[in-house]
Amino acid sequence: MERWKVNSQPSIGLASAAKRSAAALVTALSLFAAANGQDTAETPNLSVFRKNVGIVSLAEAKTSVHLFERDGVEAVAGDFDADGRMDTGTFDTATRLWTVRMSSDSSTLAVNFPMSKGKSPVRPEAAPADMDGDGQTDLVVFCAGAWYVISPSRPGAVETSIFGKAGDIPVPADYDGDKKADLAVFRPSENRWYVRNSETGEVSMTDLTITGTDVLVAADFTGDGKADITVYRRGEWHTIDSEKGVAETFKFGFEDASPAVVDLNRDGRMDMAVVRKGTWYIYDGSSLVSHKFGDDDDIPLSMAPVKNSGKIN
Ligand SMILES: [Ca+2]
Ligand SMILES: [Ca+2]
Ligand SMILES: [Ca+2]
Ligand SMILES: [Ca+2]
Repeated sequence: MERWKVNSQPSIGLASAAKRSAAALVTALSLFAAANGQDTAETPNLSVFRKNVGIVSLAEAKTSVHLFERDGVEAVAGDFDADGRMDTGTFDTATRLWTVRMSSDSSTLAVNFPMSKGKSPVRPEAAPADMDGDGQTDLVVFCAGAWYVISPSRPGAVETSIFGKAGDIPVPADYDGDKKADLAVFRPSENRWYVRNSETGEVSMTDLTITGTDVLVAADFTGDGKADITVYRRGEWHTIDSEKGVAETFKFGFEDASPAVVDLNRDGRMDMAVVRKGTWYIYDGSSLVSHKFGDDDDIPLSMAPVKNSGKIN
C-alpha cells in the first residue's frame, strides 16, 4: 500500500478575507477528528473515468475496474447507499439507463428512466443529488429545464419538476442547508447561477463565473451544511461564502490541474482536490495530502457537481 505523505506542492495561499473562515475550518475539523478519533490518513476512496476503459476505483486500498466505457455513456458518482463512501456508475444518454455500483455490498442498482427516448434534440444529462434529504444520493436527470428524480430506495417512482431551460448546466446541491438538494442551474449565456431554495421556493441569482473558462463546483467546504457556489479558475478557487455572501479566493492548484470534490475522512464535509498527471492533492481544511492514483488523461470523479461551464448542447 502506498503511504500518504504531506507534500509541499501545490502551494496554498489565502486571500486575507478567506483567512478567518479557513481558521474556523481548521478548528472545526480538528475538534471533529479529536472527538471521533478519525485519522485523515486513511485509505482514500477515489475514482476516475478512463477513456476506452471505464471507471477505475480505489477503495479499501485496492484498485478495480468495474464499469466499462460505451458510446454515449456518462460517468456518475455520489453516495447512493448512504454509507459515506463514493459510489460510481454510468448514465446511458441513449437508453436512459442508470447503473450504479453500491460501495456497501458491491451490488448493482439498475434503473431505467421513463423519459421519451430520442425525441428531444437536447441530450439528457445526469445530475445526481440528494433531493429528498434522506442521505442517499438520488438519480437525477436534467433535460432542457425538466428534472426527473428517482430515489434509489423507491426505484419505481419518478418525480418531475421544471427549473431552468435548454442550454443550462445543472448544479443541484443543498445551498440553503435544509438537507435537501436545491434545483440549480448555471446559464452560460448570462454567466449566472440560478438556485431555487428548497425551503422557501425563492430563486436567487449569483454572478461569479466566466463561461468557458471556469469549472463550476457546488459543495459545502465550510461545514455549515450549505453548499458554497464555487468556481475553479486555473489554480484558484473563487467561492461565495455561504454565511457572509462575499466572494473569496483561495489559491490551491495548478494552471493545468482538474478540480475534484472528495470526502477524505467520510465526515460528510467535502474536501477540495486538484488532480494533475495522476496525482491527487487533497486539502481537507487542515492539511494537504497527495496521493498517486490514475493516469495523465483520466477524468476525476466527484462527490458533488463539478462541471465544465461551457455549453454542452
Ligand atoms: Ca456509498
Ligand atoms: Ca435521497
Ligand atoms: Ca436545500
Ligand atoms: Ca458552506
